[in-house]
Amino acid sequence: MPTPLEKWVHQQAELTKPDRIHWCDGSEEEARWLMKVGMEQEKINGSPVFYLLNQNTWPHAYLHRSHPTDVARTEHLTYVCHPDKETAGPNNNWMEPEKAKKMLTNLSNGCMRGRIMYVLPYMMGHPDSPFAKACVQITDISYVAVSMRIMTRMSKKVIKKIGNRDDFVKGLHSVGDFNPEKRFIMHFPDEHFVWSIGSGYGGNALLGKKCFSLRIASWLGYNESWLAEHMVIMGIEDPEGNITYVTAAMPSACGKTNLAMMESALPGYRVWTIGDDIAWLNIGPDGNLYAINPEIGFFGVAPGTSSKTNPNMVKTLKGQNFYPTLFTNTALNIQTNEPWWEGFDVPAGDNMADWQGKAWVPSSNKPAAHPNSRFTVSIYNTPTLSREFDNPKGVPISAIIFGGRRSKLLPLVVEAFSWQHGVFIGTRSGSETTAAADHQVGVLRRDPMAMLPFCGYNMADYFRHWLRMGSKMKNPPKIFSVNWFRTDEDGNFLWPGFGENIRVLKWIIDRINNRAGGRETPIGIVPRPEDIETSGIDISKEKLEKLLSVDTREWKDEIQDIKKFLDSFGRKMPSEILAEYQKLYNQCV
Ligand code: GTP
Ligand code: SPV
Ligand code: MN
Repeated sequence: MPTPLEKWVHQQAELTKPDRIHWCDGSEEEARWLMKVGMEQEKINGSPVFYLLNQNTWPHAYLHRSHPTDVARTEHLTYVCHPDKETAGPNNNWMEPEKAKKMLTNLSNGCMRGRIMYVLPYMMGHPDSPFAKACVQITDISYVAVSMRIMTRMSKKVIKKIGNRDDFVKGLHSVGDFNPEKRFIMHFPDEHFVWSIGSGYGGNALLGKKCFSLRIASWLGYNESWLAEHMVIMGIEDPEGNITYVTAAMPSACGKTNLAMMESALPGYRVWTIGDDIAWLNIGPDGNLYAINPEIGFFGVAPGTSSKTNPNMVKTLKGQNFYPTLFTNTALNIQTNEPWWEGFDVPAGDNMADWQGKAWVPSSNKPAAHPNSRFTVSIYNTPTLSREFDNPKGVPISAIIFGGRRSKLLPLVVEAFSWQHGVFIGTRSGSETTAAADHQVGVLRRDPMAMLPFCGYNMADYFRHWLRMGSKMKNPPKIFSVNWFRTDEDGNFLWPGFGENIRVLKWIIDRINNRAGGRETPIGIVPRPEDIETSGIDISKEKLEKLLSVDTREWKDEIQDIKKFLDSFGRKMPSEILAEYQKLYNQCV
């Protein structure tokens, strides 16, 4: 008798018609074979899937070039197929599930012809964790198979764990012919099933990541009283050796990876990394909030990464522990066979290939690396890995931080008055957009809790869920907002950022411990300049005052825009959020 898993795989093979099926075991030997298949056999646009990089300077490193139309998440092709549209909410594209499946069945018929079907058994979360989930993804490209091995706990043991059960998390992925017209990322939350076709890009194709661990998991969390969030998890060690754990939600390419592994500019402080992208938050038996990172790798933004901005990431990328490390759509120094991107340690060489492999002309003003070029690397390589990383229970969270790119208006840091006020801050938060998704870059978009592209159900219900979670906790974490990106009149960042962000984290942990002052403003509690530790940093009082200023007159347009956004959720919007909005309005207008 075949198991439900075997039956499911067999059914998908009947539809997609691969040449053969390979069940992955997650071993290093297998990863070496996958790299070989990607270098010698599989093609994208006629070119190999992987190129070997200089192994002396970049051990275990390979370059991958995407199909040129396939370099970021495609939110307009991403659907959440609940039985009814209302459950999906105005924040999701929706299609009736049976109709969606019919369309995908047509697109998938024979889509794996001439290819290998890889079956990937993996866990999201530590296998000993009560919060972990057993999953299986099918894919037809070595890049996705090997990326999933870096990002998740892939092992044949998962097959045994699933045994005769049918409720494992299912993902069916095919790159199809990379045609953007035939590209869809579709979620069936009640079946724990993701079906993705036409893209090989991370968030569209590594189905354990945004698709399951956020969109579907957020829906599970709503029904089971937990939260799946687009958040960093980190420990901050003070000079006395106390470690405070916090999470931070920021939209894509807004500084999570940098924050999670920051090299502190303040002597005596250290940051310990638990996760840089996804947090699953559960209320523990003691009534406190605990966080686990369901992933074991980074899929991080390359441009701007250097020994100056993020020395621990450079060490991680050059680490030799885990095979392999992938670079996606970076440039290539042809002389040295090394990856390169804008903002890296060394200047571009004389003979460079751009992210598409074409000769790069520096005077063209086009970047050599794609702005959303990324690396995929094991978290076990990182020198800042927390010793609690594999703790199945997770770590207790004392603060939740919301961030984003706001060139104006928003102070460096704000503390919420209460959990409810903090949820409102999360709801109204937003960011100037980045290259991580396929849309215009640099325009303000409201992005509640940095979850707008990832919340797998109606966000008004999600806000109510957040409020409810607060009332279930004995000691809900304090909520803060941060903004590293405020600029002066000439568009220069006012705050040095990166390792200096520890000064803001210090204020946050001092506030938690009632050791720091602040002043009350209509938008929350903001530090006075003297409340921020400024020893060892060259920043003028004027700049600091500007960074911490709240000008209620400037808030008028913002408040209108917030109202418009809240109204887009109609009558479902919780009254508590509207009450917080009204308080802000009364104080500013
Ligand atoms: P996803 O992986 O897309 O979810 O994004 P992320 O939030 O992890 O993004 P990441 O940390 O990789 O940040 C991307 C960009 O933000 C890079 O270009 C960084 O240089 C820039 N950045 C990060 N931290 C800071 C900071 O403190 N100040 C400034 N000015 N830029 C920063
Ligand atoms: C993001 O876009 O937020 C990412 C990269 O972290 S992806 O996995 O592609 O979603
Ligand atoms: Mn992300």
